[in-house]
Amino acid sequence: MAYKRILTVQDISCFGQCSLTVALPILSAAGHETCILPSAILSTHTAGFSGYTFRDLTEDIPPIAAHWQKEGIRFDALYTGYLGSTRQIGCVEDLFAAFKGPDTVTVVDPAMADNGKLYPGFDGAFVEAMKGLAFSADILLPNLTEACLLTGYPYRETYDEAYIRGLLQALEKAGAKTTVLTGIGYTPDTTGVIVARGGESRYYRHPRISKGCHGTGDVYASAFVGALMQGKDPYGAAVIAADFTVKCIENTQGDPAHWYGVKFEPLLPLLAEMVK
Ligand code: PXL
Repeated sequence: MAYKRILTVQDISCFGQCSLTVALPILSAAGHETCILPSAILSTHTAGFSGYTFRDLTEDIPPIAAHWQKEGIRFDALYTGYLGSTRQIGCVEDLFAAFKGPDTVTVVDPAMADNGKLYPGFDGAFVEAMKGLAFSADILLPNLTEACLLTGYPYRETYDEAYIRGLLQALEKAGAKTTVLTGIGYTPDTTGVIVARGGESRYYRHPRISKGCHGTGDVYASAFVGALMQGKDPYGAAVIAADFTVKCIENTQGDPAHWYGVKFEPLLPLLAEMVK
């Protein structure tokens, strides 16, 4: 098995099973050394809780990066998720410039919106700044809402294949290299992921188990990066991540008290097998 060094930049939501508390165990289970750069610390995530604390860690990023550079530290992959401020996106672009070597893979999950709406605290300036980071990435991993925000393509709740083709063209025109577009379903009981590059695309359809399960995007993106860095191609990694995420949702859906995240931990041994 490969053993890669991955840096992931996203927040610590102390409670709520998302971002770093999901990425770190999943990337570790996939067999990789996982380094973290927390973008912010929140008491909980922002989807469904109110009154959460939020400490933006933008100021800490440049000195942490400078120290790593002094130490000569290198990464095989740079993977970003939820970022804490518009200015921080610029700091992460600087981080990419400093740490992206010829073989370093960059993956950007532009975690900022879902179901047609921006997450609380984000605005048009954040979206504008995210465009720069998103279209610089080797692999961009948006959901439908994020893809529409990044391209200005009109968001629709119901759509057909022609609409999605138009969106993929808009993404490519805007500068996306490889896109992994999640949560695309053409029938009520199914959803799926599209992997697109250079005008070509492949679709992997899987069951849609429940709507509005929090944290699935982070489970998906982390499993994707873990599988990719085990040497799978983007489509193969997208399929593994989809199958793993479906299993995690199945493991959670019978427990309405667990509305805030997915119970992915018991399935980590399965992920370790899937990425081999
Ligand atoms: O799962 C995405 C995410 C990450 N981090 C925070 C969030 C969310 C989604 O709402 O609020 C803090």
